[in-house]
Amino acid sequence: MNDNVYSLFETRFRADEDAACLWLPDRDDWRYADLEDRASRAAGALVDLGVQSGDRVVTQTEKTPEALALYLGCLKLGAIYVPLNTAYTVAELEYFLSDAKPALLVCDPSHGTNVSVERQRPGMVDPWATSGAGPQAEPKAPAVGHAEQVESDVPIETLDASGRGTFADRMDAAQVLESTVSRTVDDIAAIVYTSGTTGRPKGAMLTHGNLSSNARTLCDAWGWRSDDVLLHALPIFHVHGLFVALHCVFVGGGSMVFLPRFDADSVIEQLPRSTVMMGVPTFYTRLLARDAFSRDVCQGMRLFISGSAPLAAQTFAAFEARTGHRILERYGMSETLMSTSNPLVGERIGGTVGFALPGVEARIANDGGVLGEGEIGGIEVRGPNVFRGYWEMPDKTAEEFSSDGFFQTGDLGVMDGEGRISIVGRAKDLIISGGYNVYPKEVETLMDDMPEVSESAVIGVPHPDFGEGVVAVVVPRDGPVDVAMVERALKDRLARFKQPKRVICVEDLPRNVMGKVQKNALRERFANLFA
Ligand code: MCA
Ligand code: AMP
Repeated sequence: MNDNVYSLFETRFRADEDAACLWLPDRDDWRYADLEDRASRAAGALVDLGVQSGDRVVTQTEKTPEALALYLGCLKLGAIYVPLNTAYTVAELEYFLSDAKPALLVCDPSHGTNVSVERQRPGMVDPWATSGAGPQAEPKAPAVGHAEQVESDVPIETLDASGRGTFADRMDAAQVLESTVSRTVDDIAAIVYTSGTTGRPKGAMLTHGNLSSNARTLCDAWGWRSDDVLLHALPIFHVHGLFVALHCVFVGGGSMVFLPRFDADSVIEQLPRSTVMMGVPTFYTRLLARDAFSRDVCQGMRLFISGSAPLAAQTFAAFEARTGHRILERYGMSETLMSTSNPLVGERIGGTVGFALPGVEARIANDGGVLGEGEIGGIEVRGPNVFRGYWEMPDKTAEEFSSDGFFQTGDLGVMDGEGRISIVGRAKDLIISGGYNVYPKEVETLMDDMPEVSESAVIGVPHPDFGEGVVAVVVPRDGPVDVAMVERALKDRLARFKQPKRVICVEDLPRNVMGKVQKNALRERFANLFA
């Protein structure tokens, strides 16, 4: 038996080849036969480019059906898919290339990733080099100039926002790869980069078994139907839009309205033809801010799902009052895929993330052991959903697991007598802005390197649109810090969503007796910054 997750999808694709698969706002829609043909040609094109099973393929592309075909083609060939956020700068991209050591990069030339490779260019920036943990042992000189071109030996193909480019041409010309390469449940299907408290991103290795088991579990838990129409407005470079959303359709059936990005007006326009939507909380607050978002437009909807960041109880209540729908909140991570969910049938409680999914074990624990009902501790997870480890970081992987094999999520939670979990905070120093993770350490390392800055603390404070807004609190070295200069210095080194929305100068950072910066005090002090 072939445990390649693509085999699972293929069964579904072939069940009704003429059925609609992708509803595309500005293009001809794709049937399942189209998707399967393009995926098989993408696999053929990868073979033509010399990519083999087990090779990594890094992609940084806009959300197009062709990009989707590329993802599926990688799976079919048994290559390891490594998607990157389109917001990452060239400097960040170079780190991922050096870490993943891919056989191929497919990117959108309009992102500044000029395809003519220029090597050894002075002023090229490695955003993690000065942390001491980056690929270069020697810290580089502070950034000068702009990192505009990829400095790498990796072969590059292009795919733009219209689904055109050299890779699209190759797909057109390629033979279809007929058979799906055999994989076991433990073979790696994808590497998803997530940052961490050291600031250096780690690649979470997800197996074919992780992907197929989670997809099956979610289809059952959410009662997926063959006539469901998913409103897909999430990006497809993170777990939520890629594995959770797409795989429900590829395993459970139905079709999806495939929007290039979230835009409240387009979503409101497409809601009447849809039955399920998945989103981050910002999607729901932005919809609620529109008068046109009414009970009427949601009439055909059976389910709204939220995750990636805490859904405020107030949003949950306002959504129910406006639409009559109780948003189903679930909880997951790149390392674990989805772990818990509120019930489809039964009470969905705002502010909770529900119960461990079938086949998944979740517990609350601390150094002293497993905690009981009502006690706050770390959320730990074990099951077929949990990843195989961090790419080329065995020690880091070992650190994150308990001796009995539970993955320590770094989220703080509490469980009630029935097993329902609420997330109450984070043990890890993490900011979640509009569903994207920002690790303060990554920003602080860059800020602390600036000659004008003596030290810095990066915090998240309540933000009406993004949930949390990134704020940098800096202590100047001598004289005031030029905030515009700070912003310019970060521009080429950090994705836009990681850059502080505000930079605030203070005389000192508050510290406890151990000398540790008290971020809680800063969060309190600046709590109303975006109010
Ligand atoms: C865009 N900007 C942001 C964000 N997105 N800043 C902070 N946080 C963000 N999330 C910047 C833009 O670059 C822009 O900067 C300015 O903010 C305003 O942009 P706007 O047009 O409002 O943004 P947008 O393009 O509409 O994007 C907002 C968004 C998007 C739709 C909420 O961020 C999004 O799609 N988020 C989904 C994230 C997601 O899929 N997370 C799943 C991770 P400027 O004005 O300077 O140009 S997977 C996960 O977490 C786990 C597994 C799980 O449980 O799901
Ligand atoms: P990522 O590393 O991008 O996979 O993000 C995973 C993190 O998102 C988790 O560790 C949580 O901190 C957070 N997260 C995901 N879903 C929820 C949720 N429903 N409520 C609160 N936090 C969530």
